Amino acid sequence: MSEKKRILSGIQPSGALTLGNYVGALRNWVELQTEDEYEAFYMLADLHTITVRQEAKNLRKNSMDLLALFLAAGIDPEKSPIFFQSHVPAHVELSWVLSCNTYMGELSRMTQFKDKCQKHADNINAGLFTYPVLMAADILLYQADLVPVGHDQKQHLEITRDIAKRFNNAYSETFKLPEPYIPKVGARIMSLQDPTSKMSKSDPNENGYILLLDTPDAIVRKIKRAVTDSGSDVRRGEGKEGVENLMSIFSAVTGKTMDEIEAEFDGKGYGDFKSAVAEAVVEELRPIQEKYNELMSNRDYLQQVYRQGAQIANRVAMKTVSKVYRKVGFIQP
Ligand code: ATP
Ligand code: LTN
Repeated sequence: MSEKKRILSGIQPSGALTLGNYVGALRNWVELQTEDEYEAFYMLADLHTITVRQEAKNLRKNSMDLLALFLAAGIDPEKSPIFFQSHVPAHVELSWVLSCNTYMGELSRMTQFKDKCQKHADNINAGLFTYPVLMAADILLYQADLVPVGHDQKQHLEITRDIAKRFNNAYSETFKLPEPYIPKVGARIMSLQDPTSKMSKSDPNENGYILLLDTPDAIVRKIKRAVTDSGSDVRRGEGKEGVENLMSIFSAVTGKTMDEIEAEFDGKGYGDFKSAVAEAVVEELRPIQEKYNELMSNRDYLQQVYRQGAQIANRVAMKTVSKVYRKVGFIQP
């Protein structure tokens, strides 16, 4: 095995990507890529996506869109294989073995499960419940050291470590214990309409999120409409969650600290501040959108990327599954 540390992460093709997905996860993948000590695998978690009802046609479109966005954001497929989860059968195979080493009790404590049960009360399926087991399989298959995700995935990383430890204790050292990599700024971008809940691509209110592919006009409009408070000071504080959220967005895209932002907008109102935030977001997204449009007209290239990615991923993942099957006592084929 190579000496480099492994990274694995994934995003579900469950809809158009938001600014939250970008600054919480995708952008860090690109940053980590420049550090030579890592070898990364990036996955489109299509198996996870069907835990919530999807129309096949939308899933297909969202999947290709997301692949193009990974590339447009700057992931280099020659350095970091990009693949669809459903193209690597080992994910499902390991998931089964791990599910026999995971307790109902620990799964029922997952906040994402509880949230999704509320949001999709008409479809509380078994996949929604075992979602974290499949995610543990995703990570453990690649012996990942580091998993760059947003704050909401921290609990899933903890259960992954617990499952890995349990398996290692029962069957001897098999899995590396992965660490989450959660950015200091931007790990939890909140909804523009309700700053107490996270910005989410499945929010029914489109004014709550900014999409990576939103037009400049839409971005300006959504930020102008963002909920603030009855005051006018650009600073953090009790009751100022809306402004603070805009400040973290501004901080995430400009690299300025929260203190610097407070100083810069001292004495200026929300109007000026919102214009500056909108302009910074538009500029951050412009090159990604241009690259995305270019890529979408080159389907052959996209196909080549995911095929090549699956080939490499399959090789690594199959090795882990063989080892696991041997350890649990299955007869070698
Ligand atoms: P859904 O709304 O369909 O549940 P989602 O928007 O939460 O999806 P995921 O595919 O579940 O998106 O998450 C992809 C990555 O983006 C994860 O690493 C997650 O932690 C991160 N992420 C999602 N929302 C935010 C957010 N508001 N702020 C920061 N990071 C986020
Ligand atoms: N559950 C993640 C998506 C995901 C993932 C993974 C992230 C599926 N498998 C493996 C990191 C590693 C989410 O963001 N909702």
